[in-house]
Amino acid sequence: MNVFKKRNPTKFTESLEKTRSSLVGQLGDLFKKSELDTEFWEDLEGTLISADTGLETAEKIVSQLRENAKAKNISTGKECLKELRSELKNIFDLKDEDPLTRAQKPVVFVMVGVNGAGKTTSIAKLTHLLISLNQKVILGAADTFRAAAVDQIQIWGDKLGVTVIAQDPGSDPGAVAFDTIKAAKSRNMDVAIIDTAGRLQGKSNLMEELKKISKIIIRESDESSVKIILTIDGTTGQNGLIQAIEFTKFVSPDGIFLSKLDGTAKGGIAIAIADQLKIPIWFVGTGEQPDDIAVFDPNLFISRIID
Ligand SMILES: Nc1nc2c(ncn2[C@@H]2O[C@H](COP(=O)(O)OP(=O)(O)OP(=O)(O)O)[C@@H](O)[C@H]2O)c(=O)[nH]1
Ligand SMILES: [Mg+2]
Repeated sequence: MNVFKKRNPTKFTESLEKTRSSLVGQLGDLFKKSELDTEFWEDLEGTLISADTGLETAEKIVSQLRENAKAKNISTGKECLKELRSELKNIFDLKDEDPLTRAQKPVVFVMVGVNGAGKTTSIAKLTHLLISLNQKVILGAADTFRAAAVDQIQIWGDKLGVTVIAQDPGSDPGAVAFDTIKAAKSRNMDVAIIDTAGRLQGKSNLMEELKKISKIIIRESDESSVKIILTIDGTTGQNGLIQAIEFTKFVSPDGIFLSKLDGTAKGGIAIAIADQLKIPIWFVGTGEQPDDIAVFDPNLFISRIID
């Protein structure tokens, strides 16, 4: 993620405050312990779960740390803390690339996610960020499902001064996506961002439709230029993760937009996302305004939640 590197580290840090204040104290006390006994490992697992890393990821981390402690003869909390840091680093060490790297212009971002996850707001934020990087952006209102959705993205488009390609509510979202890419090419845009309707993961017909839309987008673009961004609401915890896993059965997201990080003390969900989905988190939402966006920085994340 070179182009966006370290954008808004202050906002990122601020959005982690709730998570930090709940985790740092607990972990700090825990790692002060002189003995790495059963109680210590159980408490560590419990603390990780309470930060929403999920049971599976918490178990995995603890068993890896136990193994390391044994192999390296580690007996103090302080040394163990170092191991935790490096284990988290490993979890976040995913194959990642600059999302603006492409063979051909325009790059097409397709925003997907469940109802209310923050897709449309995140598009406004991403647009704001891209404009600040001198990118020419066009938006596509392919959420034709809800009448108000087209209005919502058009309002953002007006505020941000970018064109929004739209058709009437109820029209074919694939056709809107097609028009958006066509317009992006003819107007020599750098980036097209396509909004999609929220999906319920249980509704496989809606998911099949999303698959169809993404196929059209890939067909009309250079495939390497299409980046599917999955928006996950950071406040929905494990439930959000389960919904996200369902999405990956229908489309292959390239990156995650972790929204509403400002509203949760359970930022450990980022660890669960990296560990379970193996998809890099590109951006985080830090509020409701277009400039409330930050680039996810694993090292900063680790250093903030673990003192
Ligand atoms: N605090 C906070 N609120 C956010 C963030 N991102 C989105 N929201 C709010 O979440 C609500 C839903 O956001 P939308 O962007 O409409 O979500 P959506 O996924 O497009 O929703 P649908 O189109 O209905 O599926 C809005 O009230 C947003 O202001 C964030 O990072 N922080
Ligand atoms: Mg929306």
